Amino acid sequence: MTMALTLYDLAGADPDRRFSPYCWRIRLALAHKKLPVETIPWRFTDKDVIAFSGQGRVPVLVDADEALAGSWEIANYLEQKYPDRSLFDGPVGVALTRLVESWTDSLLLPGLVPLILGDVFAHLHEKDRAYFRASREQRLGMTLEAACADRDKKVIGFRQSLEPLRATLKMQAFLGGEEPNYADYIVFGGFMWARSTSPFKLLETDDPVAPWRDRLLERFEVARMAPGYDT
Ligand SMILES: N[C@@H](CCC(=O)N[C@@H](CS)C(=O)NCC(=O)O)C(=O)O
Repeated sequence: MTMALTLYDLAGADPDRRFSPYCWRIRLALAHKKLPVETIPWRFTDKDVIAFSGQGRVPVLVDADEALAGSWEIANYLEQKYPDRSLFDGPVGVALTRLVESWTDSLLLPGLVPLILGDVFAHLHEKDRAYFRASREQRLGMTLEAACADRDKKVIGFRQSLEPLRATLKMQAFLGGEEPNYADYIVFGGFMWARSTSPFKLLETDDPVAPWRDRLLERFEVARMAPGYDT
């Protein structure tokens, strides 16, 4: 029998509003493997709560006496420890999924920042607000408001940046092929970040990326039922 796993998962003022794109990767990976998990709502300033993991970011997964941090490390740990219902379909899949992760982390998520970061801020717990504003404004080199100005114009470039995803999804149902796998969850995690925080419409209605997003929502109740905006 599988012991219950525990996941520290980023939450907003509403403890049920879970919005980290990296935590979503792991929640979906766990759902894919049908592994039961207890999720603990974690706020940015709760650094002491996850200090046992040796760092200050989520996701953090606890499995019996093991603590793991970092979505890639956690996904690979789950794959090795619980090999049923593979997330990668073998070592070639692991290797290729690194490209999907790099693309998502270096292009997709940064492209979402000016579209949704103001909405993310609006959903934060009061105790996180000053920390979030100061740390993000230092990173961005400007205020949140300046970074998120003109999003109606910026969304055009964001949509163009999805072309590799769009071209792939015109040919197949999921990045994993006929069934979704961890590559899908990496990218979809970005869309869950937006869905859980922002009413802003990211995709045009006829965009082939939209039905892929819907297929994943349909497949995963944990994502479909999570507090968010149906855009
Ligand atoms: N590369 C890490 C990134 C994790 C990460 O940046 N998590 C954010 C939440 S989305 C975090 O915990 N940030 C803490 C902070 O900014 O202080 C992963 O893949 O897990």
